[in-house]
Amino acid sequence: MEQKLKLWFTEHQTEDYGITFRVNHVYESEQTEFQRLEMVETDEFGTMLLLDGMVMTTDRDEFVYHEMVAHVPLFTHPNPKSVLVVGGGDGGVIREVLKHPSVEKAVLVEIDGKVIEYSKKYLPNIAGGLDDARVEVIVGDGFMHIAEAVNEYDVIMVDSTEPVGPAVNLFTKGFYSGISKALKEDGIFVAQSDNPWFTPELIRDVQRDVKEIFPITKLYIANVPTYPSGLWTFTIGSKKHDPLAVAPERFHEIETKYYTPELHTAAFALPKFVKDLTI
Ligand code: AG3
Repeated sequence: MEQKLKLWFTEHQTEDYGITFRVNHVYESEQTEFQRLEMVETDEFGTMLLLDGMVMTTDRDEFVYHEMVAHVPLFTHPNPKSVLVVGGGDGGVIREVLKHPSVEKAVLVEIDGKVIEYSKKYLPNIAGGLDDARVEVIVGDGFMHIAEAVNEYDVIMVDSTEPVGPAVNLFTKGFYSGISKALKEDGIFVAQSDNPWFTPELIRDVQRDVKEIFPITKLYIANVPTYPSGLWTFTIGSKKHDPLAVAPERFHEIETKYYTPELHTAAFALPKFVKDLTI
């Protein structure tokens, strides 16, 4: 009987803890201009994108993160027309953004062109939206793009890696005030903000910084099995619209696998030890 490939990959999520996947095939493995990139095939989670040895997305569980990044702010805003995604070169967030008919333009600014190229090639179900006519793809520095934009976007989504390597600038107060300036007067932004088990201080810092700039700042959670601890957080900063005060009639039908109008609200109900990071 033919044996399965016995190649195992471990992401060291902390110095002393990791998550391990059996790899069936390695499609790409290279040092790009910005980071180490691997695209591999696994039996448990399907095709998987790794950056600097960290799991970015997998075919099987990507929908959780991408739906929750996109739909919470987009349903909170009454009429989102112009959207910016910083990072997210795999295209998953853009795919979800395009499900909202009010969106006329979605700009993606990804620093690493290789992420876009390989995602289109190996993750077509995730990256498909990148070729849509409403989408403008810019290979460039999201920090600089934000610094130059004024009063331009209804919603900004930060789909970054963790604050190591190319993403360090995206976890700073300077970046959040740039976002505020780039947003229109009733704009909303959301950023992935890591997990409460291994990086509680990061969540606390992001909450503190965003609160100084946005009158409405909240944290919500989702279950992403391939990310550290499986419990992921998102920080939302809003100038005017409260994500917990969305009129029920504003939720329109979209096709999802995780997000529902009930979950939109429920995601803000935090376990006590997580809630404590927000005050
Ligand atoms: N961006 C956030 C992934 C963070 C995962 N961290 C880790 N594996 N240590 C995901 C990009 C998906 N579009």
